[in-house]
Amino acid sequence: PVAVDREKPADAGVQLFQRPWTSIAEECESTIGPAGFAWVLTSPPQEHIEGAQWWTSYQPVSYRVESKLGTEAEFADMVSRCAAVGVAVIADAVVNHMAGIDAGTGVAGTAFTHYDYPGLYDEGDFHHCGLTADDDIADYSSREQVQTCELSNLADLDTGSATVRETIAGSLRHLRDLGVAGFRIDAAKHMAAADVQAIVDLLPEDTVIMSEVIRGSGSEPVQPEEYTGAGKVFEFQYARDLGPGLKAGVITDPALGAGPASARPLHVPSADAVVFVDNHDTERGEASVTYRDGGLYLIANALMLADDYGTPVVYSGYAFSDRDAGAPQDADGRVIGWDCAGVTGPKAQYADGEGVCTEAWTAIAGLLELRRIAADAPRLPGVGDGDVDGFERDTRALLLVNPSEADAAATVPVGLPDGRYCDVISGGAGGGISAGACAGTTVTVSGGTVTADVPAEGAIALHIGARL
Ligand code: AAO
Repeated sequence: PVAVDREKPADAGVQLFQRPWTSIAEECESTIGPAGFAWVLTSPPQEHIEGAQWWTSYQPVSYRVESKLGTEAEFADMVSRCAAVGVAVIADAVVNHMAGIDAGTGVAGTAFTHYDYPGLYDEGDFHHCGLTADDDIADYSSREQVQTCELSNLADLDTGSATVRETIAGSLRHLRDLGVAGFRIDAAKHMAAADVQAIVDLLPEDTVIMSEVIRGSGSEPVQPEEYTGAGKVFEFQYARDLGPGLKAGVITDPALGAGPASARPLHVPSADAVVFVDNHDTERGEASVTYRDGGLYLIANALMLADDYGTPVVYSGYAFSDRDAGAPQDADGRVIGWDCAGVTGPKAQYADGEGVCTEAWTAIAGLLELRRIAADAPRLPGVGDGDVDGFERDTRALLLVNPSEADAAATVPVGLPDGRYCDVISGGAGGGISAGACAGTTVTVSGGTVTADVPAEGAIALHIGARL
């Protein structure tokens, strides 16, 4: 048997949306490290405007590491505790802009007005595009508007300026000094790619960069490909491809069942791509599959994690019915946080504010195992039988998914060696291979064929590291 290397994390991360630093530190130790995630993406750590909405995090008023998610000491403690269990920290970097409101006091006490942030920036450090009545972006088909006007009235930093670049880079270097591995560059589309590159050039060379450049319609001049020089980019098209077929109860997107994702149009090369099922914006917007979809959400995550395209990031937020509602806070406006003890899979119903805890699902840990074992084995053309579709990672792993509402038995050809395998969606080789029994479902491969019962809105995942 091939052993799963427990010391080596999978090439995958988890976005812990609006999770306080103390809560992430505990989660690294209890769940994220043991599951085999390589990194966690946090919400923005800098001081921001006051307010109960989650999106106050995206209106910086200073670069002090003091926010509703915790203090600088708590942030540093999180980074070192996560590192101790093999998990790197990627911080969300909001550097395109400062606040959107006219004036106020930040959560760490910094008084500011729209274009004046004491000790950091004043009026001359901002774009005043003069292209629209209110200086807001109105037309995404204009590069100039997208990159020099204001996104939703957020005071737009002039990232062409050397002093602005250095101020931004200084704040990011400070986070690197606190131990973070790198950054998600928020709203990168709204900065010229050369400006992003110039800021990244002021950071240590090994800084990990993931730029958020939402792939827009063909008429948008600014596309993710421009930003791959500075690091990876989030490939939104991947998420758009994943969902709709699942919702229809059948995988209609042939790309999922046949042929490598890298051959699809509208995708950056695999090495440049960070892929996701949903994120904090798309679960409130365009995502066709989210935590609300239970088993289908699990299937979407399974397809992504078993795939050979991109670096996946699993999303974990909290349930909401109001788009703006922040995570539960105390009287001082600090997010309370939550732990994921006892969560093993998707729930049929969530209370508003309840953590979804995707990272704690048994299936997710199993899929990260599959990802490590599959390693560089390419994804083979898809296989299917009735409602069941899937694909193999050449002789190393197999994923079968059933998006329909009824259990389905499927028989498909497979290149995996003969044997009895523990399905890692339902628990894998829980007690260890030597125990000779699976924690969940056992599946037999024989003579180049596998027959499996795939649960309704569920999946079966096998890999050669979990063969009895
Ligand atoms: C809040 C209030 C505002 C207020 C503002 C200032 O909601 O009413 O004016 O404060 O006081 C977050 C929240 C915002 C919040 C903001 C600041 O989402 O509600 O505003 O914090 O507190 C564009 C950007 C992209 C951005 C996205 C939201 O390009 O970078 O808008 N995402 C990031 C963060 C996000 C955050 C910010 C940026 C700001 O992830 O959480 O905002 O820091 C098209 C374009 C996209 C564009 C979207 C939305 O996308 O291509 O570039 O994203 O439109 O305008 C199809 C199309 C696709 C289209 C998509 C739209 O799929 O194919 O082209 O639909 O969903």
